[in-house]
Amino acid sequence: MTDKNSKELDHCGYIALLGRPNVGKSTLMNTVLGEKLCITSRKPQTTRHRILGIRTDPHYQMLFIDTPGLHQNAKKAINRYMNKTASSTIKEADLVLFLIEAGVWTDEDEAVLKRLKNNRMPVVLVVNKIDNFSDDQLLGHLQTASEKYDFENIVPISARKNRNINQLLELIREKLPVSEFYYAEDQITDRSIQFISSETIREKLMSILGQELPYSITVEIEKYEETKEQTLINAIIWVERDSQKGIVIGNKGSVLKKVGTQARIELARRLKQSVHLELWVKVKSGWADNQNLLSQFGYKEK
Ligand SMILES: Nc1nc2c(ncn2[C@@H]2O[C@H](COP(=O)(O)OP(=O)(O)O)[C@@H](O)[C@H]2O)c(=O)[nH]1
Ligand SMILES: [Mg+2]
Repeated sequence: MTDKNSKELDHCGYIALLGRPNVGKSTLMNTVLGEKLCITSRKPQTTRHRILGIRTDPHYQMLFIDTPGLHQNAKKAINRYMNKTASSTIKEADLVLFLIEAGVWTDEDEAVLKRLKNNRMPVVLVVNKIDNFSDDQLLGHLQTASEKYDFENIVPISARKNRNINQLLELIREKLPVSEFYYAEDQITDRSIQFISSETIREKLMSILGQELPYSITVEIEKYEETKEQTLINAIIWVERDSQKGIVIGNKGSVLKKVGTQARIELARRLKQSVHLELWVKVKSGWADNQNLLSQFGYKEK
């Protein structure tokens, strides 16, 4: 949307969304993009990869990076992968948004802040989920949060209810460096549709299985074919044990069927075409702690 007649300069830069799991980073990403790119859930391990979301306005291109939350006990290879992804994002960012939840301050928040302090980055504190509170309560929460660090700014928002998002975007515009756009104006991510498909399936697994969800579950797209009439997707759901396979399939296949239906409907809406989706559940023990398998399943450094 570069207006050739206007003298206004173009701005472009990376904005890192950081914070412990579950504060609403992925929800905020979807809200600012006006489109669902990232999967979200109440479960802490929802985001596993670094995901770029691009918002282009006249003269401003914002490159948001959604990250897995930083974990404190990174025992398995997949947790170390997630931590590394979040940490390296801090270094490439032009601006860091540190997200917390209004009225809550945990040891995990403290640990994230400690990393930010070590990197000496200017940090904007974004206090999310303000829809849970009255104005009076909120004022107290903001006061407490502001004492944690010398933040550049503090912005209270509700990512889910779309409150104060314009104010946040205005602040980001002020801080973006002058630069040409890095991406095409109509591009919204650097991720493939295959990646988005596997994430959509994983999201449905998480919401349908709830507490029963095996921690080590991943989705691999085995086949993706677009024809004129429809898109054909074959996906494998990998679990670590036979018992987990039973949970994912459900009684007479009921769980798997529900996952397949919900994922198919959402993907068809996104692709604006009918989708034929086939799901298989397979067991590969120890994948979450195996470097080679992690790369095969798409957990690669980007
Ligand atoms: N009440 C409320 N809930 C929110 C808000 N933003 C996110 N959530 C919820 O918080 C949970 C975690 O969100 P998610 O974006 O996955 O968090 P992430 O782990 O930081 O990416 C989900 O259930 C969201 O619906 C908000 O502004 N208000
Ligand atoms: Mg997330």
